[in-house]
Amino acid sequence: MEMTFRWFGSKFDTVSLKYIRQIPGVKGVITTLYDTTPGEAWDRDAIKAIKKEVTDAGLKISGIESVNVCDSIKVGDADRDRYIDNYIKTLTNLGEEDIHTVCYNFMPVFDWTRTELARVRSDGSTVMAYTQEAVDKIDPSDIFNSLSKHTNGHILPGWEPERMSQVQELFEMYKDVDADKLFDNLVYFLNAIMPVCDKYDINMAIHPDDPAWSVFGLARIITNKEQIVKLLQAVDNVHNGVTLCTGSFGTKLNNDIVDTIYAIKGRIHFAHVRNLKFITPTNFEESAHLSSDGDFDMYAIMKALYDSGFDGIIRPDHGRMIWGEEAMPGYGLYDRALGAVYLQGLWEAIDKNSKQ
Ligand SMILES: [Mn+2]
Repeated sequence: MEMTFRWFGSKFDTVSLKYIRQIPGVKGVITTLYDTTPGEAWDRDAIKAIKKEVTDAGLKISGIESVNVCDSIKVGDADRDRYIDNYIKTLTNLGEEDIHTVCYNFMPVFDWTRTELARVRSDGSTVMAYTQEAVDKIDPSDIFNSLSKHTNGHILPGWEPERMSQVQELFEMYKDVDADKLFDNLVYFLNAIMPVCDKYDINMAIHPDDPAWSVFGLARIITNKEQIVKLLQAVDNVHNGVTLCTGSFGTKLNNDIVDTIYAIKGRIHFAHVRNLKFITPTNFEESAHLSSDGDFDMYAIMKALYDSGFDGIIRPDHGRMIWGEEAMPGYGLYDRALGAVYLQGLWEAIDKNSKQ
């Protein structure tokens, strides 16, 4: 297990590499070229530059989150092969720079969806939250406007303003893309990129849909154990793997996280481990990582990862905003650092206990 921390690059992140290095046990960051447009090939020199910045700070790049997949590939339109070639070029450049894990998602139009970015909890911390009731009331073209007031001026990953100005067009593009078609397009994409992944030993790690059900009538396919197993079997190559994000996959309360970890062992290349507190099954908030602060048994999750032989990269996920910090919602320093250390504490205890 390698503990890491997400970092958006010095132009976009309020958290410095210097501070990340001071979190006990964190040796690497998960980063991205945040100002690239999905569909473009990543420039080798830009990858070299961010790698140098990270290395100069005494850390390493443990993986990329994300190399976004553009809509042409997701809807499977006539241009998709051109964009897949660009994706292959990006993977080649990452492989040449000795980067071997890439997280991505295959959600139509919207990335993860929350309806509140700063719900105040009883201890005065603020957290991101979701209620189905609020989603059902929103015109999708307004969700960006309603959220953008609360981002502290930051651009949220997957919610770039340029993209959100095209929401109507995007909905039009996806109108004939049902779950089966989306799944076929994902398989087509994976089959096309597997040769370059084999060549450079790049682990592709798909992120579960968040929340794990359809929103705004758009298809969603990475929502439960059966769907994930189906995808792993459809492209049966170890480089076709998963980002086990407990806070996304666990949004659906009947998704058994522990059981799923065992069902896909060996194919989990990256883990986002965080907790959720449910008020109702469709009203939840992102609690502190500690088991008792939410509804997940974090010990059981870490133990399942340990016992199933997980040896990939892991990171804490969305944190609460605490101690007066101002940062991108979910991505402050303090609460994620607490999460990183807590998860390592669990891991150390599990490891020592198993060796007794
Ligand atoms: Mn995640």
